[in-house]
Amino acid sequence: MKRIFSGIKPTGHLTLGNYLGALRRWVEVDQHRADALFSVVDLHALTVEHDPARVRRLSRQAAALMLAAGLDPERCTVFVQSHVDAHTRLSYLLECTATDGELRRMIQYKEKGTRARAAGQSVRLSLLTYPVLMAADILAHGTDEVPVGEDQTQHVELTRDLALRFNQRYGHVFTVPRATHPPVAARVMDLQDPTSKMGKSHEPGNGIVYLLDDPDTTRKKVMRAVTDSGSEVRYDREESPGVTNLLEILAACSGGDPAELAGAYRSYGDLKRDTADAVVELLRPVRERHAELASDGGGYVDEVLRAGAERASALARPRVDAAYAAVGLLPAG
Ligand code: AQP
Repeated sequence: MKRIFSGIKPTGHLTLGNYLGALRRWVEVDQHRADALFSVVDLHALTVEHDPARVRRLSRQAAALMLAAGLDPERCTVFVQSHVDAHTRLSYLLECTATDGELRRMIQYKEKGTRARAAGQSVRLSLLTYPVLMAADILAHGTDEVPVGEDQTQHVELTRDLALRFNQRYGHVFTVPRATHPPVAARVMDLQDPTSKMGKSHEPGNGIVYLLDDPDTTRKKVMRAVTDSGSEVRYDREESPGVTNLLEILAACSGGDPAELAGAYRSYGDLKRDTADAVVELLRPVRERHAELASDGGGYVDEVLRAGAERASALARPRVDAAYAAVGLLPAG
């Protein structure tokens, strides 16, 4: 059976981008067709300045939202990355496989590093090395497929390179994984700045729809979305990024094709109204189930995470032990 791994980092409240780019497919497709593991990758949230209480709160919230969205612990494994030591244990071996040059080429390192320096902050070493930890998250579980939004493509490519290099040097230990993306909305853009990705760690504003926004707030954000200077509804990311983003969101919500949908609209107002309705209806059950889960004080979520960590640890340990042996380290005991 195919193995699937993917994760969400608790750097902010989950957004419509996380839902359309990743979580929804995990729920609707991936957990039904493979042995799937989904993780709150909390260690990745420590690569930039963070508030410990907030990371703790957001980790619980992310796990609750993953379950509220429909991940079923009877079908898949849901766990918190830091509960499974195999990830950091393997990460070091992969740091001994990766090169300084290839990590410095990572787009997210360049962008976030530049932003931190511009704000007068120091850049944590982990911002440079975390793609290696991400590779360890994936490789420790013998993953075949990594369902992610488009922004993670470069990191999955690095993971493939490291797996191939390690196997070539030390013998076959790792499955070489590949990234998969949703057919539409693989990169949901900020509604106020449709040339930038909608990101949960970005400054909150009207451009970001959070899964837990109430319906009125969601509707207002979509109705205020920046469109383009013309008036024609066109599906063209270069020339018409705002409208194209709305078409992709509507297509993802309604199961349609964004280019065909463009032909059905005469005005931006109608497009915004239908998109707002579709998003509100798509997110309604997630918000409702999240409220139910929150009302039991988090006991169910904690139990799912405990069992998930136990299973993920058992799954990863033999492969990570094999990697330790392959590079020439003496077995303990
Ligand atoms: N806008 C998006 N459109 C489509 N997919 C997206 N994803 C994130 N944003 C979009 C996908 O969601 C999964 C989890 O994302 P993440 O936690 O790794 O990153 P984030 O939500 O983008 O959070 P940050 O902290 O704001 O990240 P940076 O600053 O690194 O962009 C992934 O599969 C991701 O592709």
